[in-house]
Amino acid sequence: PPEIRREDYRPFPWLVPDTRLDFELGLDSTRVRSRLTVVRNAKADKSPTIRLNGDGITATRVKVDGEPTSAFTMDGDDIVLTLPGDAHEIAIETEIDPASNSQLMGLYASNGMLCTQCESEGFRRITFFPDRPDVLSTYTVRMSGPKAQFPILLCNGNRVATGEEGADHWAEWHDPWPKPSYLFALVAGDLVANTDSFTTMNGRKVELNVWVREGDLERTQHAMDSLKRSMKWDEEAFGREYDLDLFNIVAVSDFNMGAMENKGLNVFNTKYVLADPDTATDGDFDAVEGVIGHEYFHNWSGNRITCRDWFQLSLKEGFTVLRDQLFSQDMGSAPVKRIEDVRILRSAQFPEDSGPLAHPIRPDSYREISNFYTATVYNKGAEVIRMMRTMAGEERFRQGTDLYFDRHDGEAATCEDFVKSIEDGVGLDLTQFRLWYSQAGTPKVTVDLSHEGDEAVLKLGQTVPETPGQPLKQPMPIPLKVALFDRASGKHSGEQLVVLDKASAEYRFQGFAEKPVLSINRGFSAPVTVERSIPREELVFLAARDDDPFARYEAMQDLMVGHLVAAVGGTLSDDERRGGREDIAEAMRAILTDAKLDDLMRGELMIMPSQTYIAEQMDVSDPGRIHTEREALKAELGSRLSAEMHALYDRAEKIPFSLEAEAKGARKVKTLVLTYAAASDPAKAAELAASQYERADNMTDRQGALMVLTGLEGVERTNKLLDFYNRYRGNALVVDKWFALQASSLHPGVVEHVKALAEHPDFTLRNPNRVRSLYMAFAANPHGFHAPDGEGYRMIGDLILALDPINAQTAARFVPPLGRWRRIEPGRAAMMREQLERIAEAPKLSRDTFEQVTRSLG
Ligand code: BAL
Ligand code: ZN
Repeated sequence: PPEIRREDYRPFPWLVPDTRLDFELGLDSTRVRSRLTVVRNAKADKSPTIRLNGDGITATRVKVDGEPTSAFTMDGDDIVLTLPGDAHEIAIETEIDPASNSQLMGLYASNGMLCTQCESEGFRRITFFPDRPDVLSTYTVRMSGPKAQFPILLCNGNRVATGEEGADHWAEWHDPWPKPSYLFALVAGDLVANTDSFTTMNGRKVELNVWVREGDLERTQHAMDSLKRSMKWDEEAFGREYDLDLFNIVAVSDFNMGAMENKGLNVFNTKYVLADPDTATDGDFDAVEGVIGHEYFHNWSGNRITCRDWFQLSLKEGFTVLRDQLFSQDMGSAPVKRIEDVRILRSAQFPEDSGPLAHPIRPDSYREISNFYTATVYNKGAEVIRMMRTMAGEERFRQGTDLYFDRHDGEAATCEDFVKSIEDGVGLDLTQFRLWYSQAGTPKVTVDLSHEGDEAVLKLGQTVPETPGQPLKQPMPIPLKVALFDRASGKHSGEQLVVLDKASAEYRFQGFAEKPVLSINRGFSAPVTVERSIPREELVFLAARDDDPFARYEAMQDLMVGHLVAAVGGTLSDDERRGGREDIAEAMRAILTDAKLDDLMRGELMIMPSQTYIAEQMDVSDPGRIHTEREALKAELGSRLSAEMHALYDRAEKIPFSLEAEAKGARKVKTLVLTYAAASDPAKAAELAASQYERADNMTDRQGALMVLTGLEGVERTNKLLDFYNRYRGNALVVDKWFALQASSLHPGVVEHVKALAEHPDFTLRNPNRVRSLYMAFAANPHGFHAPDGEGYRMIGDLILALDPINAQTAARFVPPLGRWRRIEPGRAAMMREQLERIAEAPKLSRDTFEQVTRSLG
């Protein structure tokens, strides 16, 4: 497959002001008739032809200006038509088979209904079209089909007419807002709605519907409430008002992504719509709210202003992730949300940045764009915009985004357009800052604090590591929030922002008779790694009292990571090991007993650094050793702090169920206590977990208890897994949890368990949620994936080969875990590479998997 390069972008030679589509719907056979009005694009080079993209479809009829024509050629799957004049009408008929569409791109059947997914290049699987985001068109769509099978017919925009013809019925929809083809959507099926309304800031009443299958209706209220909160928040935080009279959300159980922001008709994975306390955890509730917000916010950052080309994906995704993060911060605990977001960045994006698939947030080339829906484009993209906000200040940043929305409304824009708007709106020179868009790799900041006279001297340095195709890097502006704590009072005299924009710089702070304690990168103000040699007692000091919640969390993490990296590296004497563990235990004791902390935040501070994050600190790591050391530390903390932990558990247990922060915090710390107990006193942990499971009146407690039991030996494991399955069989999302819990467990038999689960009657390769629940959970479980005999790698290799022909997009997502081989000890690395080579040799590989595998082999 050819490489597509950002620098090759050219405007499309034709505009398509008007698109008319007529669907005769059927699960096995849907006829699509299109009529496109095309006129020459005065801003593009003149071309005698027009290219209409297709993918796996054939045209049964092609007409130009009402006359059948043969003046076209096929170029691969595309039609290239010769057009003599400046304006024409093209009509094309195709026939597609949604039921056999297992790729879940284009129009497909799911559970007896029909739905679409067009981003990025799915529309070309429905009809021939200039399927690129810079071709904006106004759509009018007629859809017809059997009324009994498809009682509900939905499309973008507003429904303008309906009618019946015998057993069939039809609806016509018109979307007044010009949009690119990737935002097209259609749904037909037997659905019911939770209906409500929202009155916008200018007094317009908008009808809101959350469409689901009949039995799911009672689990839609949280989604509806989240939608209304999102609409209100976007008016207040960004001045954005909704622009149609109708907003529809449809939940679909077979879906490649989390959700999709189609204009006026968001299509969602059921996972991000359905929630009630019996079947969804607190984390699930938060995720529903976050994703509903994310898709809604796209209406402005994505739909009203879309992307010129797919290299600009972070224009809409980075900005929209930032918007959904800020929304969730405002709806719940801002510090906890910030810590969660940093944890996601570190576990998903840092490994991308330091591996063979590293790419800038605005990539320069790709073969398959689906592979670039990454944590780099999304989450690092959000961090980059957050840094601009930090440097500008909230109010001035808003002036920048206002200018962006004004200036580019209705356009297909670029990342450069965004940066320029912020620059002009804020009055900030972002010339050098633009490097964040073009350079891949997580910058490393070195920190040295010394003391001279009454001055604290802060020396900072930065390097941006080499990444594939980018051997040399330039220094970037790195905004770092810092505070200097007085040791005696435990206070600081104010936070300051330093922007490190050179390879090294020195900053002097007066008025310190004694050397202060440095708190740096507060709030995670920059997505960098910080390297500093800081005495352990200073980390203990910060872990106990830093007033920046993220910095306090970070101190606790650094304390544990520093110890574990040294322990894994074998450089600790017995005394040092003992001393390190003592310090960590004392810091943890302070956290467990700090009456001023709320439990949601206490829980964050109790979470141990993940195995992946620990591995990320080493050039080459041994997953087995990390696992052993991490479990040993967990066991030691569990046993040393047993009294404090059980006191915390007893207190938390008395708080009754609600969705308020206090009760959520209580549930969080209870399960955390169980995880420590599982390492230190498995028998006691099993007893407590079984009891928590039995008494649970909500999924958070029940799943937490079962998670702990699943990692232990014993009869309660078997009993409760069986009970859970029987209790929830038939509820796909909860059965997904049942698969995922077993695949991510610390049980020694996890590899065999996953093998057996792959043969379970409820397992299928055809449902992405189910595939991810078993295999992504397993690939993310170092204890199973990195099994010393290489069996975990082989299972993922087998999966990729089996899944690739069915659902290439989902299959390709399993390549990156194997692609980490260079960072793993040589024995395992060879076995990981062997799997990549085996996949590369497969006779027919999708473009998605081919690209990921070849890049991973490097
Ligand atoms: N645009 C794809 C799904 C999402 O990021 O919202
Ligand atoms: Zn998005």
